[in-house]
Amino acid sequence: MRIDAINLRELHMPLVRPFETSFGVTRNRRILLAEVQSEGLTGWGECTAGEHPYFSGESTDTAWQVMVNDLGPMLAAESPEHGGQCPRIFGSVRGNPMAKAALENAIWDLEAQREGIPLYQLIGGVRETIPCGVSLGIQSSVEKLLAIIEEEIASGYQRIKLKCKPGWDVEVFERVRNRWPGITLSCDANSAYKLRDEEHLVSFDAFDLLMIEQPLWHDDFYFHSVLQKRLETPICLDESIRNRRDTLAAIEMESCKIINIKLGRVGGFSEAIAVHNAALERGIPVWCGGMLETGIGRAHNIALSSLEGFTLPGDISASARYWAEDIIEPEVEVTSQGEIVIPDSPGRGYEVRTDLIDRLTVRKETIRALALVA
Ligand code: OSB
Ligand code: MG
Repeated sequence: MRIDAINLRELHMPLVRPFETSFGVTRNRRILLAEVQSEGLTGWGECTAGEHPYFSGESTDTAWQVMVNDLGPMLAAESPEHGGQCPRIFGSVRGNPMAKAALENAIWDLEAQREGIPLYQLIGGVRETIPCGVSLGIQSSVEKLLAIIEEEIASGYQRIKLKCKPGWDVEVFERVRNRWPGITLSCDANSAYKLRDEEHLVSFDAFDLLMIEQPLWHDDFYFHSVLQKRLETPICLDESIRNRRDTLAAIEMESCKIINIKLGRVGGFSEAIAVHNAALERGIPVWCGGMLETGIGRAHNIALSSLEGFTLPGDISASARYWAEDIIEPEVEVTSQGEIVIPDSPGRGYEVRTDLIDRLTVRKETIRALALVA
């Protein structure tokens, strides 16, 4: 596939409600999109870097730079036939997985369109619907959180995940469990605790949580393995898992019993599939995490979640929970059973609303192969 042009765009999009984690509050997203044009087809990718380097070392600005200066020209100079060739093409660039994923995922979208099949089939997906959960940010009061949970359960979501941190944990779990003893409940600390909080974390066992996500340091395996030995509740790693090798290390060290796979965090579909396969072969369940994506990132998450090992509800929910208007058509919707029906049209399966994207764009840059520019 000859790459004719790569257009990068930054969009400003306010969230319908603020999202607070242990590392900060997000009100307005700065979305970075990659549009790859090739032989009359257009593939789209979304960079999941945050506005600040708080979740990981990448941000919208660092990803923009590395895509413009390095990854974009590398990709434009090649004629990749498969998304799976991107890790080799980007091989000389260390780190920056979210920037890489935005471009690689656009190539997978293009490849599926060229083959005339849905993206989920191209990657070997086996599901027609995917189970959905919601991730609920830290709120100004427990009452407010309870009201939101009531709504989400009524909408059909199959799992409630509560963002937590010291001061917003056991008291909250207690109130939620008293009201809904039977719901599937989990929590995500985004690295808010230290080893000295071990006793406190052990007290989470009383709430029958499906998992505790990333309680300790973002780059740790060893101390999570120490903690897991003391906990009944399964640990799920998110931030720590950057690739297949990390997956093997975490499983071997028993640092976790569940893995959250995020396309951006691991660098795109190739590595996400490799992480999935490694976990599946070892009997470790996985689920697809979210990064407050627009419909483009959401479409890729939906395709990824069709793989066999994605047995737990993911953080992929309806477009309307995030956006007044999403940039895809149709928007992502969730059934009253808390499921997303995977679309069957070629490629990502959702049309991209280029008119709306143009209106939301605050900066744009086009990268072409040097040969074409000359
Ligand atoms: O840790 O899963 C996380 C959002 C931003 C950064 C990190 C995380 C999250 C979420 C939100 O939990 C998931 C979503 O609804 O997109
Ligand atoms: Mg997480």
